Amino acid sequence: MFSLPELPYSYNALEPYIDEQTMRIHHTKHHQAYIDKLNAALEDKTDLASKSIEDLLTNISSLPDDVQTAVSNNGGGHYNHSLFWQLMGPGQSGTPTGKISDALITAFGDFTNFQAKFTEAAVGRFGSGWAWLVDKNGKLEITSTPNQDCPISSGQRPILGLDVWEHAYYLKYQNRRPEYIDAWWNIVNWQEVEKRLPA
Ligand code: MN3
Repeated sequence: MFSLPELPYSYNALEPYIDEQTMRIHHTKHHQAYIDKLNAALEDKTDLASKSIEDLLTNISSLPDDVQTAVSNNGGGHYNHSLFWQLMGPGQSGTPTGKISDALITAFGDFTNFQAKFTEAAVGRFGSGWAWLVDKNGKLEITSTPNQDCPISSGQRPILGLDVWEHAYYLKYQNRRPEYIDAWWNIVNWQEVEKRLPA
């Protein structure tokens, strides 16, 4: 049985960039719903219920046919959101320093270029999905996925992720996804992002 992880900060901690009501609904309703549906799908699959979410998502094609979609959608939803909460926080500087800064400069030339490319991936994701910074075979790349598809299901390691489903921003930003993305850069917790870099 999977359960909802607590946020590492209060629901209003990301104000004014992400409002309290959005955070509360996103965490207690949307994230919880992915977990409930994942648990329901695995209820009579005792061999699967003990696996970690990473194991389930890494080998979706090896799972029984009747749970593959549920693991992809709801398992992905659980994994992606659990990561997303960790990668944000109050009181951030808006700019990476140290190892993560060096890694971004190596891969993208400078932070401004990285930020522009990531923003482009997030704005350009048609419909619901995520923008990602991933490690792919030892190289940092920017990508995006539809729905709740998780990079680890295609052999990539997520380093940074941004939820661009409308439920992540609609109450405060309505249809203005680019404004939400601009605001979000202020609350990226770069120390947490850095921890996801491969050693
Ligand atoms: Mn979401």
